[in-house]
Amino acid sequence: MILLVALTVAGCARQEAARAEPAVCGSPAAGAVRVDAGLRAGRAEPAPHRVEVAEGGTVQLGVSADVDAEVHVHGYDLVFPVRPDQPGCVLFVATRSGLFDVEAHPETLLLQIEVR
Ligand SMILES: [Cu+2]
Repeated sequence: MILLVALTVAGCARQEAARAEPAVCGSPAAGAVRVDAGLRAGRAEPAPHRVEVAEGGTVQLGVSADVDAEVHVHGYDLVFPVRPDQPGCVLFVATRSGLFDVEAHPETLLLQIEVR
C-alpha cells in the first residue's frame, strides 16, 4: 500500500508537498518526455538547464545523487527521495503551464521544466 504523506519542505516557499509515488526509473514510459538530472558534490550535473514540455504531456523525471536528498518539483509540489544507491523517479502529467524549478533540497537547482 502506498500512502500519500504531506510533509514540510524546507528551503523554499512551499509549506506542503505531496510525496510522489515512486516510478520505475529504468524503462522509459511510453509517450513520456524523459528528463534526467544528477547531483554530484553538491552541484547539479549536468549544469541546470531548461526542458520544454507540451502542456498535457507526461514527464518522466529521473534523478541520481551521491548523497541522500529530497527532490522537489515546484509548482506540482512533488517530492521524492534519492539515495546514492537508489535513483529517484517520478512520472507526472504536465497539467499546469509555466516555468518550474526542480530542486534538490535544501537549495540546489537541478533543472527547470517549462510547460507551454
Ligand atoms: Cu523546493
